[in-house]
Amino acid sequence: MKLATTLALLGAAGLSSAHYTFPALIANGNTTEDWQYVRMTANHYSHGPVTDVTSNDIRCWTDSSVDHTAETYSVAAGSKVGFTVNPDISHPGPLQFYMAKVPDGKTAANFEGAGQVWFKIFGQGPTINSTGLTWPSEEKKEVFVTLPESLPSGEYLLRVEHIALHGAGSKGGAQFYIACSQLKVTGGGNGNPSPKVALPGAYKATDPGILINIYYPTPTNYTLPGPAVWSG
Ligand SMILES: *[C@@H]1O[C@H](CO)[C@@H](O)[C@H](O)[C@H]1NC(C)=O
Ligand SMILES: *[C@@H]1O[C@H](CO)[C@@H](O)[C@H](O)[C@H]1NC(C)=O
Ligand SMILES: *[C@@H]1O[C@H](CO)[C@@H](O)[C@H](O)[C@H]1NC(C)=O
Ligand SMILES: [Cu+2]
Repeated sequence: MKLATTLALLGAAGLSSAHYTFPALIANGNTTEDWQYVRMTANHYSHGPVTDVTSNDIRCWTDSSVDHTAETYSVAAGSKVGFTVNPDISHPGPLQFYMAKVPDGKTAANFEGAGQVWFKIFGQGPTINSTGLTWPSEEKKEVFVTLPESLPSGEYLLRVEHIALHGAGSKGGAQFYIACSQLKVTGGGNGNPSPKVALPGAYKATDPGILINIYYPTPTNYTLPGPAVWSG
């Protein structure tokens, strides 16, 4: 019994070391405290993934089990922001960033991100050659995106997403690692972010970029899941 428990714990530790979280916002050149401007995700301890794209967890992975009192960070439109990765992106797959503008009557601190409010500002697939797929985000300890200059000023949620595809050859095998930061964008423009999608809603388990064997036969193309990127 004791041995079995020890082995189970070792097994869990081994698994979690292959997973990752995005705990800290990087903005204005500063790395902030873990979970200070990023909503604590339900995997903050396990580091495990979301695998059900129809679950509310696919949005920001905050639920009643976690502290939901992150602060809101002011950044200028057009500036570079990012997230730390704990410990690093240890699986192959695409990196994407989405944003949702906080509606009137809400703040970034209390907006849940429900409805058709999410637009994509960055999507990074693989480079592909005859030997296979290479994912630029793999092994990264920090990931970054530049906020569009024409993004209207106001409060937003910024959602980072890395989809691990090493087991994605069977349905439900893709692993979603996600987090949402709370931002107040200043000095923005009058762009009209589009298209907007709901999360959950934007993805199906059978999307070609979600249900895919990335190893064999070697894919000749890759289609990022979700809407087109709004580039501002
Ligand atoms: C953030 O970075 C700027 C320079 O990039 C620096 O002036 C400022 O003191 C930093 N703030 C904190 C809280 O570290
Ligand atoms: C394919 O791409 C990988 C990663 O960039 C590189 O190491 C490898 O040499 C490339 N193979 C060919 C045949 O170009
Ligand atoms: C993309 O890859 C799939 C499967 O490998 C293939 O059937 C399809 O023709 C490819 N599409 C393009 C545009 O190359
Ligand atoms: Cu993992």
